[in-house]
Amino acid sequence: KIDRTQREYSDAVKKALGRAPQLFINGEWVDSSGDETIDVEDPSSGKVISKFVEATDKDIDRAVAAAKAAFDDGRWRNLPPVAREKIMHRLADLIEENADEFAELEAIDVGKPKGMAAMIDVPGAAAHFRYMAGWAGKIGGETQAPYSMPGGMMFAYTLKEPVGVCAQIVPWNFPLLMACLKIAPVLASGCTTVLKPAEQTSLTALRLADLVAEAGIPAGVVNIVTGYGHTAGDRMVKHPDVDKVAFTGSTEIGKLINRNATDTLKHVTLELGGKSPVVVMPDVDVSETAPGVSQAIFFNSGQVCVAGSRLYAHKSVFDEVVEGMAQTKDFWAPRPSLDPEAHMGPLVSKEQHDRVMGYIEAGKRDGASVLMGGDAPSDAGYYVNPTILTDVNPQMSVVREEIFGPVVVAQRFEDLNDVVRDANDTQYGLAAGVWTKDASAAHRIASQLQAGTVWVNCHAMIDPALPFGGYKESGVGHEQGRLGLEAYLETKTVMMKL
Ligand code: TXE
Repeated sequence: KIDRTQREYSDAVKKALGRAPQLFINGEWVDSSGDETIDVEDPSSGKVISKFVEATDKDIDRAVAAAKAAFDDGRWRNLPPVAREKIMHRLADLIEENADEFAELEAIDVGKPKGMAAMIDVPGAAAHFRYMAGWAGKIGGETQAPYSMPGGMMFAYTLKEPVGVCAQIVPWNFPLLMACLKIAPVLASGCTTVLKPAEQTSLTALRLADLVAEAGIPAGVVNIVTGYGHTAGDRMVKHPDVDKVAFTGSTEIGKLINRNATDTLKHVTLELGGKSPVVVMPDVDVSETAPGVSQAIFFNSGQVCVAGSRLYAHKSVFDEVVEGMAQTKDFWAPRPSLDPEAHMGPLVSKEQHDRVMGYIEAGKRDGASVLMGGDAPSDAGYYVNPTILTDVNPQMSVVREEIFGPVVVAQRFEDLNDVVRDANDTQYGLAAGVWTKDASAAHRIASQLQAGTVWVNCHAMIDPALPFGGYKESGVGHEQGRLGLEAYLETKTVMMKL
């Protein structure tokens, strides 16, 4: 029996939890105009451990006004690019210097194992600033040599300019990483922002605000507000002084945000849900593939937009692969986030727990067989056991819908054309995986899968230098890489008659 008692928090974390509920606006900690707060829960224990502000419309307006003033007077975008680059590296340094505290805060807020947060979330957060810092001094347009037009000789060039004030809304599965991924191109491009973390997980974004000030980012350039999506988030999206909206979250809310941003024709980038297929070819080494495809679904309790939630294994290896996955059961057994032996924690909230269990029950009712898991430990906290469902068919909700939990549906295939068709038979198109030793098959399948990212013999590898975006209903636009920077730039053409 696993001891699911959450361990004692460190002193640094206790201090962070004890801070007064405030908002970070114009470089300062300020009180809300209202007095509503939102509770912070530790999903490993279900206990309330802190609270933060539920921002009002007035608070959002104040934050947007601060971001607009900071953009309009050029206090950030007019700095020498090398100065902006240096400050971004300083912010990355500060994140690294406070890595242990960030990892623990993330662990107790999201429920992810502290060791995972320390290995993935925190270094990843710093890496986004370091990568984008390199762009700050390399943003340039194009020039045309003088040429003749009917009106005379012309000289023309383009300018790349920051888009303006951004509203950035992030989800709860990778709160610090997502916040940094969003803020980094803002800083590199010379924009300003109001960022809202998810109402379930705001601790690390608030702590990041301290470091934004400490790094020397001028007041008003990065504002961090907390609150609910349908109130604070909605106000941000509809605000007339916001020029660009960047959102990561559910496809349902992404569509709503896209509609809401249309009235004022804002620039919009959306990174939404997924139901990513993982194709296992007959030639694989099962001893490597089974742990790999298990990690593809069970990492972060399956609360990953790119989770490999639909497994398609060739019929000649299917039994061996799912048996191999079942052998990882103890490794992934959910433990509290501060347990050093944890590889998987609880889900983020009771709502997500009930939602995931609801899907598992629906799958069973529809005739799926439970090869592993399918249940939840009864301890306090929002734990769900890693689950493998077989005997599924493409009509079942467990196969069609994003579960966002540690649940994989495993199917057999015989013919390559059939599996590509089935893998693409989804509203989503975020990511996909292929496991094979046959390089030519890998490239062929990679080109046929309708997904923004395809991994071969690995999964969920994310690099700030590489563009990330979704096909179909998984998103609009890209983040990361050069494309991720360009999403924060306008192009201006200047023509001069000589
Ligand atoms: O997401 P929401 P939820 C999927 C996943 C999960 C489901 C529900 O399937 O089970 O979504 O999660 C803000 N205007 N993903 O309900 O509602 C909200 O405050 C402006 C996949 O938590 O999309 C939060 O900051 N903002 C996903 C953020 O949107 C609004 C990660 C995400 O919340 C808003 C998370 C509104 N009207 C969930 N309504 C991924 N792609 O990784 C909400 N928000």
